[in-house]
Amino acid sequence: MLKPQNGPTRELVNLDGLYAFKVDSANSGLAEGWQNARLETSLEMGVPASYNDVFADQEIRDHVGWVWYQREVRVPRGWAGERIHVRLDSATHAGRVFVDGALVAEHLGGYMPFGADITEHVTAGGTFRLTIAVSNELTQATIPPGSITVGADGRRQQKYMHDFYNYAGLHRSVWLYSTPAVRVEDITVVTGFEGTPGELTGTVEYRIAVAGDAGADAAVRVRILDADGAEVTTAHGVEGTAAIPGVVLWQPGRAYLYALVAEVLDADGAVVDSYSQPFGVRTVEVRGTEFLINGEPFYFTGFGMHEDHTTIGKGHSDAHMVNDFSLLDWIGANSFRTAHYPYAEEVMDFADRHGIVVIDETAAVGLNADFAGFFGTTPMATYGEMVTDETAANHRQAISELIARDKNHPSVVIWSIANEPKSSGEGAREYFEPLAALARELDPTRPVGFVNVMFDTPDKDVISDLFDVIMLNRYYGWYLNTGDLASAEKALEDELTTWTEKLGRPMIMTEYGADTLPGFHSLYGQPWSEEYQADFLDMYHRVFDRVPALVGEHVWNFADFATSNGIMRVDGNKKGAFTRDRRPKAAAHALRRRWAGLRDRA
Ligand code: GCB
Repeated sequence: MLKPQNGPTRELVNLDGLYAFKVDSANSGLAEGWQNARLETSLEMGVPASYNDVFADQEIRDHVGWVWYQREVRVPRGWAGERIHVRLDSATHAGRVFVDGALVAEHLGGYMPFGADITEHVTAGGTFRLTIAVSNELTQATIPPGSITVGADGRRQQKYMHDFYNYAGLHRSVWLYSTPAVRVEDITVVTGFEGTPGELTGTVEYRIAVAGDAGADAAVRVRILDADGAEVTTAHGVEGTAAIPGVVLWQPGRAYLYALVAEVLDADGAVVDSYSQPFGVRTVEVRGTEFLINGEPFYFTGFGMHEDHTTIGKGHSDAHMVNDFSLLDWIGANSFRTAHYPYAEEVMDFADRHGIVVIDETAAVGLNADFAGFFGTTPMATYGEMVTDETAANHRQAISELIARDKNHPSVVIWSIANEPKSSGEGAREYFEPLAALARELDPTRPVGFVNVMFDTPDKDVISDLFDVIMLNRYYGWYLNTGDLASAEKALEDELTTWTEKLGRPMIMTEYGADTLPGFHSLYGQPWSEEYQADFLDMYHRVFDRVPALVGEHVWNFADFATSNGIMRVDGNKKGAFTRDRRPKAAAHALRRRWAGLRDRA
């Protein structure tokens, strides 16, 4: 699952921009063969972006089913003899890709890249019609799950049990790229180090998969370059271990990246393909109640975030991304969680380059019937009713694809395989035991966790012992003990103490927060006021500072974000420290005093 790149043997053309766009109102496009001709439409849509909030048209916003994108693509004429590929960084939630009418790729799951080798369908120097159908439907089997209701008037409505708007479309970039027929297909890098401070030697275990018929005399060479591009060591073979004497570690707040250049050589030693994989040398370990990065205790400060902006919804935008990272830096955050789905690869690369630590989450959110009332969906009694074997299969796919995509990012220190699933009662353990095992098998080097919901307190939860870290979302003082921070403080501390006694593992508060209306002020500790949000966070911090096994605090949320309609939400979720347009609430200044203070003392 290598990200396409320009290089000595590969070329890359970005296919972002305007596409012809058509809403498949009757969901009949596939049967009618829209892929075979020019789309009959006057609409155009920008890629990358969610389409929902772009048009002044409620029917488009509320549409359930397929939408279609189309454009002409010219293949560079110098690509004759190369393999030619198309790649979508994501299509939310399902995508089908057609080249001049031929189906070349399809994918279920809205946050992962996919693509195809389209060499047989195109010619260098020629053009082709690229048509992409994207569906926003969520069903009981998808990750995340949802259900579609049909009203008396025949209108279909999408329901789901997660608290963010079901944005859809081509949220990330689309690419055309060339590779040689024999090529580097995958790279896995696992790092470590030994020695004493000042004289550390890095170890780089690598594994390279080569695609195509390389022939018996082909060879693989690995060159490791430092951040200035100077070669520090070389190795040979598809797997092995290289040493970096005097290694510079990747550290939180102090990123340092090397590049592993994997080269396939022909019998004469000429470079057939070359791929440059950035990596950082660092270790992650859970020991007792500590979370260690490079053998040193690490304390997470930051947020659960969302990919969410006005107009573009979940569309990736480099400028917005840089702005968000700049605000993280301003506030003193050292980390974030990709709530509640994998983020764009640009975000992961940025975190690698800037030393920001990431808890990387699958899109498995809403596997919890206890939320049915909150989201107005049908209540379900048992695990079997709530999820099917197909759900479990899609969940396995979500875990496998996430680890395949993100395994080489030094910023990623924990895999979060689900947010707030039902982790009590019958069926929960049977469902999660194989998933935890799968994540460990795919990546034995990183701690694995899931995020526990407030209903499943330590007396009820039956799965947390399967995981390395305990990640908790708690809302004492908001959904519970509303407006009563004194009772909330006691309840919170009691619960954290019980978890420590039960499992003795490191705990991270992955969510705590209070909805806040910017500009509403109160002398009386009133919920929704800016003062209440700041006091609420302050109370949590007092408790955290008294609980040694608590190794991190991620406020919910970084910024206000869009949600589905509901009486609990006024123009979305307002738990942001920043507004949706990224202006600080009073709490942002309070967080800055605490976190920038912690950072400066470190
Ligand atoms: C949660 C969820 C998150 C919600 C949040 C809230 O527990 O994980 O998706 O947005 O609570 O604000 O209710």
